[in-house]
Amino acid sequence: MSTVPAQVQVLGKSYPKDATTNISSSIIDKLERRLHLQPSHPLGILRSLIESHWPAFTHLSDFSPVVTPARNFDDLSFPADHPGRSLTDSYYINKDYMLRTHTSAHEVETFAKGERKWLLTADVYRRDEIDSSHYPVFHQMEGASIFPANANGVHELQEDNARLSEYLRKSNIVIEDIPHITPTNPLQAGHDPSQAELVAQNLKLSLNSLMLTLFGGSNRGEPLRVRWIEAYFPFTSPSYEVEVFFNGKWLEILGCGVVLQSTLERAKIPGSIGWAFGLGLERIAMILYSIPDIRLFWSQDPRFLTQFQPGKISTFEPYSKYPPCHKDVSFWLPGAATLHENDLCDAVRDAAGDVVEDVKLIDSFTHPKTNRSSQCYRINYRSMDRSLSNDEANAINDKVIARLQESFGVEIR
Ligand code: FA5
Ligand code: MG
Repeated sequence: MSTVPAQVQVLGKSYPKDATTNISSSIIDKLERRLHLQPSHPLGILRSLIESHWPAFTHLSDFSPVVTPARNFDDLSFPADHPGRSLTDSYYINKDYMLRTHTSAHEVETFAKGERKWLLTADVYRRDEIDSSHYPVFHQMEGASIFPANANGVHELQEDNARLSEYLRKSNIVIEDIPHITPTNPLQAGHDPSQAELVAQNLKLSLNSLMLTLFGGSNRGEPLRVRWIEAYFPFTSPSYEVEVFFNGKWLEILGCGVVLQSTLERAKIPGSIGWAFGLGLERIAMILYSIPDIRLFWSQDPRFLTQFQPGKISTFEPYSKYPPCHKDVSFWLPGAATLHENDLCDAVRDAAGDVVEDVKLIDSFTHPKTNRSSQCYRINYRSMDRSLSNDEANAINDKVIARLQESFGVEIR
């Protein structure tokens, strides 16, 4: 076995490794891509489209993905035992630094700079399963709008709500709404109830009109259907999720809510009240452009990259889909060890790269006498760009097996 270096290089900086370090080299490679800043990439085009919907907001897109757990979680009032903090769910450089798991990680610093109406786009990182809609890196856009918690703020909200209501009244949209505030989705203590209602209403009107900008044009004359759902986030109350009905299915687009007062206090902007949302760019781009697999966003193939033009939403023409090739990998775990699916998927992705299309646990059992566990995963290999021969797939699978033996001490069955 090779010796493990004591340092890890991330974006040109060296960090000491420790027991929490779980960032892999395939993730480190992604940190420099900055797809959302490329003007002709579907994610960059979508970012610009949303930014032009809110021309008066400050547009931010240059924050480092390396943050402290305090920024990512504590600033946003995540409880100490929240599952998002765990090593199986998030990428840690070491105990002091991690990759942001959402753009909300920058709320406090952005509010603290005095920004009151802003959009922030960034790459975010989560450890997860592998399939056509999950990738360990995706992109989010955070938006926020803050008003003075006084008569001026009330006046501003009333005017904006009247303007937006009038626009939506004239638009081809059907909204399934829910009450702004309920016992299970409560007002914050210390908020003036009527102003909190106005803020929640402004949030809904603003996002309904964004949904029209994004989806209204591609609905073949049918009214756009948007539905509001009660949600929970540690850093907003009340909280909601927005779903859009598209191609016969309800799709979750974003999470949002009235910003927790403690967030604004940490940013040292007392006397304010407002809303924030966070949306996933890949989810929206996959629908709008008919992009069938989330790995395609990372493709360097000109057949993908040349299909998109700034300012335009066009349907992606898939080039031929190459045949898949699956391999089953069965193994015994050492002793009484357990293995989390996210840990396995990360190792597979790191060893094999983007030719992994999906990974499924198809069998697992624990031997009643020895207490040893056995697992069997089906790994589906398919290249986006070319046909993979069975020999090539075997060679890649051998690398995966070697990696599983090295990282988890498994015994192949
Ligand atoms: C959040 O990340 C919150 N920070 C959103 C928020 C911001 C709430 C501000 C309140 C105020 P969530 O984990 O649900 O929430 O992700 C938000 C959106 O990101 C989802 O609606 C979805 O569009 C997208 N998203 C989440 N997970 C993935 C994934 N694995 N792949 C692609 N997109 C994802
Ligand atoms: Mg969610």
